[in-house]
Amino acid sequence: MHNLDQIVDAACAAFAATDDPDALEQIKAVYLGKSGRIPELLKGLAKLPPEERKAVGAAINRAKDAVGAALNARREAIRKMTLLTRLAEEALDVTLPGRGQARAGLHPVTRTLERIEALFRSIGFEVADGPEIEADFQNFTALNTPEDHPARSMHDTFYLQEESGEVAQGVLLRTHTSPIQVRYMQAHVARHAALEVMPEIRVIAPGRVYRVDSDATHSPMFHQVEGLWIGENISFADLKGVIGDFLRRFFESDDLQVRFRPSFFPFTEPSAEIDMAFMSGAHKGRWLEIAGCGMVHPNVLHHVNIDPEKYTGFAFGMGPDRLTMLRYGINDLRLFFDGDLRFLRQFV
Ligand code: 2U9
Repeated sequence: MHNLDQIVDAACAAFAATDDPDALEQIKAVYLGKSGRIPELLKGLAKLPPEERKAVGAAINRAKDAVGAALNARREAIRKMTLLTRLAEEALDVTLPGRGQARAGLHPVTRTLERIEALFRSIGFEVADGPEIEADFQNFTALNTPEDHPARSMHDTFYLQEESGEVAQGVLLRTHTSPIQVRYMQAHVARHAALEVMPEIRVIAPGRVYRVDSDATHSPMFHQVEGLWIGENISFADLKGVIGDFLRRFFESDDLQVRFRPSFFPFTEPSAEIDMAFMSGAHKGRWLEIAGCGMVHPNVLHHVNIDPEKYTGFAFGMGPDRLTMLRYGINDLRLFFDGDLRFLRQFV
C-alpha cells in the first residue's frame, strides 16, 4: 500500500511539473499506459494468493482513479492557462483609431438628385416620397393609362407574385414616380376638402423606378424626377419658365437653348418633349432630349377629385441618370449600378 501512495504522489508531482500538453500525455503513458506502472501492478494480481487479490485489486484501482483524476485536472488547468495566455496576447484595443480610413462620398446620381431637389425647393416645391411597390390604380389607372396599354403588360412591368407563385392582382413595382404625385394629390385634396379654394400643389417626386428592360442605355432599375404644379390659371407658359430656369441653374450656364417638341403621353394633353442645346463648349449646337412634359390631362385630375374646370397644371418628368451622364461625360449607364469603386471614387 505504501508503494501505491508513492506512485500516486509521484504521478501527481510529475503532472504538476509540466505545462506542456504533449509532455503531460507522455507522463500519463508512464503511469496509465499499457505497460505503465499501474497496469503492471494489476497484471501482478494473478500471482497473489486468491484471498488477497480482492483488497489489493481495489487499492490499485483507487490509485488508478486518483492518477486519472489528477491527470484530468491538470489537462483542464493547462487548457485554461493556454486560453488565458492567448487572450492576453491577442487582446485588441477597440478604442484605437482604425487604419486606412477611406473617405466616403455620395453616389453621382445621389448628388444629382440632391441638386435637383435643392433647385426646386428654392422656387417653392415640396419633395415627396412614396412606395416602390405600388397599386395598379396609382401607377396606371389614375394616370389615364388605357386597360390595354402595352406599359401594363408583363413584358414591360414587374408584377409581384403571391407565395403560391400566382401573379398578385394589381401589385407591381412602380414604373414611374407619378404614383407619388397621385398619392400626394389625394392627400392634399382630402386635407383641404373644407376650403372654397384649394391651395396650389407644387411638388417634385424623385425616386427609383422599375421596368423590364436591360442594355447599355437601359437598366431594370433607374431614377426619375417628376414635377407637378396645379392651381388656378397655371399654363404652359409657366411650364416653359420653370423648365428653362431649372436647366440653366442645373448646368450652371445661361448659354443654353431649350425647345419643346409635340409628343404624346396618356397623362398630359398637350404633351411635349424637352430638348436642350449648349451654345458653347464641347456639345455646342447638338440638341439633347432631356425631359418630357405637358398639361395634366383632365382625366387625371378627375381621378383624384380635382375639378379640371377650376384648376389646371403642368407636369414634367426627367431622368437624373441621364442628366448625371451629361453633366460628368459618362457613356455607360451600367457604371452607376455596378458598384465598382474605381468608378465611384472619381466623384468623392
Ligand atoms: C401626374 C401627372 C402627370 C409626368 C411626366 C413625362 C412627361 C416624361 C419621361 C422623362 C424621362 C420618363 O424617365 S423618363 O424616361 N417622362 O416624359 N413625365 S409628363 O407627368 C405626370 C406626372 C404625375 C399626376
